[in-house]
Amino acid sequence: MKDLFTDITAAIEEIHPDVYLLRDYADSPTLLPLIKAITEQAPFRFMHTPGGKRLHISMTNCGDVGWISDAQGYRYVGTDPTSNRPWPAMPQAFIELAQRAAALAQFHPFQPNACLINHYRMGQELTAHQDKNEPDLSQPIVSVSLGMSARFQVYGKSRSQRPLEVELYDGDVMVWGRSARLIYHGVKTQRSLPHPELGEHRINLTFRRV
Ligand code: MD3
Ligand code: FE
Repeated sequence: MKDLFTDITAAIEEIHPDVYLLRDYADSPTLLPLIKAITEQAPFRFMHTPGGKRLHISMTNCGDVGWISDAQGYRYVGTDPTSNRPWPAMPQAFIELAQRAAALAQFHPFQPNACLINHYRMGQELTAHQDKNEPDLSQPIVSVSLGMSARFQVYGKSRSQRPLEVELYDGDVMVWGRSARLIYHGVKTQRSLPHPELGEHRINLTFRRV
């Protein structure tokens, strides 16, 4: 987070029931070197669906467990299958950021033990999906957007209706829980704004308790 003062004055907006948006809450100059250190140990890679299709965006993880997808399915595992080593540890600054954002949305204590790191380039997208591989759905998910902007799509319990669309910029943080925990959501990067330092790259951190 930027500093204590930001915490006190942070404008938290409930943009959909149980979906909270904190604009410009995370400090990318602090987070990016930590992400770089993680990706040196566990580089971004394209995973495959159980059906054999390559996912549209590349990913890596830090924390006790990391989310993976392969022929055996979607799940959390304690070692990086590329290196057979444990995932890099979750930096303390990540944990504090996620906990403070969750607390502002009345989720405490939130003790994330998994952080999925998604990497987008212009034109890449995450198709509408639900996150349901986490055993305890009373725990929220906290997401941090860095770099290039993206259009975030919030559906409801089904993906047939037209989504609510929110443009997410560098530093924006969202918290999802309770009635929003199983909603469908997706990300589009077409016509997004490049970032002064990251250019046409977007990185998203999602903090989870698994
Ligand atoms: C709503 N990532 O990694 S984060 C994902 O920008 C994912 O990379 C997106 O969706 C991204 O699964 C969006 C926001 C998010 C994450 C998890 C959710 C929204 C969620 C789980 C339940 C409901
Ligand atoms: Fe998701």
